[in-house]
Amino acid sequence: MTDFVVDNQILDLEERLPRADLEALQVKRLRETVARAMGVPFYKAIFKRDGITPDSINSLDDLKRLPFTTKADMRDNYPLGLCPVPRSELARIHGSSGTTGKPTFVGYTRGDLKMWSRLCARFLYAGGLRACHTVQVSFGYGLFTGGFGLHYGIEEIGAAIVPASSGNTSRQITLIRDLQPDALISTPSYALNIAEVARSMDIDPRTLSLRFAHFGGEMWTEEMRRQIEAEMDLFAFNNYGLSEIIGPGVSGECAARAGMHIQEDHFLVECLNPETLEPVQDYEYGELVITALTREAMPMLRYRTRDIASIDICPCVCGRTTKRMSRVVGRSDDMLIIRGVNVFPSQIEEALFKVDGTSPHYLIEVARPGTLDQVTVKVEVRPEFFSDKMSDMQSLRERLDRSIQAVAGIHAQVELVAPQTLERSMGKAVRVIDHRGKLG
Ligand code: DLL
Repeated sequence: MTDFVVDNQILDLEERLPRADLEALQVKRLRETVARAMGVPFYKAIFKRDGITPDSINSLDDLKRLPFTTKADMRDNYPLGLCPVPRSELARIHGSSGTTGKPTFVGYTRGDLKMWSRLCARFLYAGGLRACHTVQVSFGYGLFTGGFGLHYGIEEIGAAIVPASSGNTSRQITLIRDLQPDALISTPSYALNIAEVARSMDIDPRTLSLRFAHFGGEMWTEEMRRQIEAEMDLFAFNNYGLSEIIGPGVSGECAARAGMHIQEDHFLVECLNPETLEPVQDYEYGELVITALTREAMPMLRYRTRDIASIDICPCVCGRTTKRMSRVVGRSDDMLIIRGVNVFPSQIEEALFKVDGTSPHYLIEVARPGTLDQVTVKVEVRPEFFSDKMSDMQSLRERLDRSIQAVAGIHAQVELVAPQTLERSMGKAVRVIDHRGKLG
């Protein structure tokens, strides 16, 4: 295993404030956010209707009085209607990919960019990045927040950057081989792709210079982490964020890797029951609803992320006092309801990893041929398990089906496909294709 060791040094005082001080700061910043949001016609109209003024925000309990913001609200205010500052004050515009409809845009002032770099620096630092390191950034540089967000975070720490961007995977490997970066930054699925292409070039990814990695931008499981760590001999950290709020930098893991520290001095994160919109108990899963406390060009109030996770309020061994969020187990809009059972793609991923013989490349397809939903899980067989014998393949299929039933509680049609046949991701992997609601 890699010799990478992480200490518990902390970059900023705000990461280890006593709770009372942190909450006082949050209330002050919430009030300022409401004041900034007065400059957004969408919020202003709601504030007028509900009698909300900055002065009426006196405790964190007042958060409940503020309106939710949804993706639909962003679309209704396309392209930058939620931005209260004049165009002349904007320093950058990023956007979401728009895979589920019209894209959305997010503005940043100079101050926002500075703050964002610092937040990325904080979680990278918590996960071991120091000025002496070289980092390869294999996130796309463009409208997507991953590339530029992490880039400036690394720069803030002072480490050297190889801005490889995403794609051209064999070139990524040449860069790693020749420039010897210590760390990789990408989505977890792209890291697997890099490892696979390296092997096809007769390079054992475990022998490459990479010792640690910061992965984010998509759902992945603990099983996936173990797989990538074994395939690449590195230490992998998880970080979370979304463009509507800022991009990467909302939360990230420290050396303990026991949940992602929420950067609570900049974001108020609620965990709510997505149906009743009431808070769930600590440690219970719910939808994350995030308020950005310091964003100048986008004072987002109670953004419904659709991401399902839980929140751990226990102090962490690293000394940071911030709450930690669990992995995102799925998105409420990705949740499959199969004959009354709620299933997240992450449960299927977990189930597949429990059975030896398949590779970590899979695709879930959902259809409704009659009145009932049907799930087909296509998964690649590992070359050494691929067999012409029907009985071998049948028995592997049955083991996978049993594992899915045990973990996810549903019966899925398992389709074993030949190695290298499913599409590889260059960024965020597509894990689910939903054919329901489509004609033909
Ligand atoms: O993916 C921001 C980001 C870039 C985060 C790089 C981390 C690293 P969007 O493209 O707007 O922004 O997508 C945000 O991706 O709502 C989650 O559903 C998902 N997501 C992001 N990070 C994680 C993670 C960026 N660590 C959406 N685990 C979010 C699970 C994640 N899902």
